[in-house]
Amino acid sequence: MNQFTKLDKSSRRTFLGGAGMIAAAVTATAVSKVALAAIPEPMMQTKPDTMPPLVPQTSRPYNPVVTLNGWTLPWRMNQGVKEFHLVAEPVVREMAPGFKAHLWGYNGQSPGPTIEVVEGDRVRIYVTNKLPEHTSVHWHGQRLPNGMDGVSGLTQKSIQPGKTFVYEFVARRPGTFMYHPHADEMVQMAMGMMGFWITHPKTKHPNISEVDRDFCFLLSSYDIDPGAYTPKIMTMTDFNLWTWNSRIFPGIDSLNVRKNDNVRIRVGNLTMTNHPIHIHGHEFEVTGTDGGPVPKSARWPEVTTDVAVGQMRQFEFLADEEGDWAFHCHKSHHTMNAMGHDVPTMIGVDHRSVVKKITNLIPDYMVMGERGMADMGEMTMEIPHNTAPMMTGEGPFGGVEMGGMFSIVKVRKDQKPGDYSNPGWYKHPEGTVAFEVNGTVADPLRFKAEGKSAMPLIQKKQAEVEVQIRKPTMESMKH
Ligand SMILES: [Cu+2]
Repeated sequence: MNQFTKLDKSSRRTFLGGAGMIAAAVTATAVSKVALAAIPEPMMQTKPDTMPPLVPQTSRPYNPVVTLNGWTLPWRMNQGVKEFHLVAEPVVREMAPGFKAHLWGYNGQSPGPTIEVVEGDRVRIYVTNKLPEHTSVHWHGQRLPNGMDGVSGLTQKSIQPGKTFVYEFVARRPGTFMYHPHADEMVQMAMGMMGFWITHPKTKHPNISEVDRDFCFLLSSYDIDPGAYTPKIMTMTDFNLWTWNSRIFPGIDSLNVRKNDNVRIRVGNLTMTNHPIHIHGHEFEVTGTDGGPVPKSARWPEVTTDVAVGQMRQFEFLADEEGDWAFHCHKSHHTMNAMGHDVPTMIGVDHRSVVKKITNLIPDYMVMGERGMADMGEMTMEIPHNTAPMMTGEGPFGGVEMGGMFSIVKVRKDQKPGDYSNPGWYKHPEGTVAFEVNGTVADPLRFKAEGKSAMPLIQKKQAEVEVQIRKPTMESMKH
């Protein structure tokens, strides 16, 4: 078996169990040549599913996180040191059913696996480079010796293709962190190289609460032309795919919790812009950043928190309202999938005369955008092979018209503790869903304007300008 293929059952058990591993003569305090001779076999994951939490079998216990559409990297204990093996390599990531992207990542996926350790753990991470160019790994937010910080050229030589480097340090500070290359960063992060890191507290911490559910995901963005597979790495702002863990709605799993669970969600932003992350039906508090836990006296309630570029935010709430609650980035363009942005706004434009002329030349010509863009969700127009629909997701009441950074927090009273599976659609109690009424709508009562401007206007004769747009009518839609 090749060292980089999936582990067979027996070695997986050894890896997870941590018992009976190669008893290499490694000191716990230094990276030695002997350690390099005993590189742990890397674990691979090729499915984009949300894997169940990896409950620690060895070393100190903690309540593990669930990585949305991702997984946690197993480790082995080697004479008191937690050993991990990351492999930087090209990967195929299914961003949503029917749409695959050719990215770079770690251990078969982008983002790479989540690394979970406990405060005080000595951690040794082997990094093998199977990319066509050099790389390095920076451990964002960690306290560590300068030479382990992973900035190629500054604190270490870069890892050349085919080479393996070792990083070793003590996870000194509990909290929410991430890892990413610090070598040809623009390209490597645009290609999807990133991962999550969580350091659990070793004992009860005054500012870190014990929660029932703990989720994490990274924000990343890509620019992939419809029908293409590889991101355009030179794009700076106009990305067309806004992802959570390199997945786009409806490819993002829901966050399934039990009613009255205390829920923690950890989010890291490695895109090129900020993302106001918003939850429906509940209020949360930001309980930590990449700088550490927030003192309780410094927290306030929110329903949206902005996660700026290069930041982590962890927030917590009591899930005490049953239902299927939307959970999304509040930038409305970030809840859309592949689309061009240089399209003119056509709302209210009367296409009728021009359509007649065009259909004489092109019989299947289609008018778009005259009534808004909602039609796009149901559009049956052929799209190029390997393209995500612009917005989609079929809910119990129809199309959700969302894409990108959107998911659902599902709160159920009969969800079992520790069960992260999807309970299906919420069954609303009788009489609790918005409904249609019949009857005529009276003419509106209008306020008489009484406002004046703050300063008197300079009196000049000027024609009043009003922009006329034609509102679509049932009549105009027939054409
Ligand atoms: Cu956003």
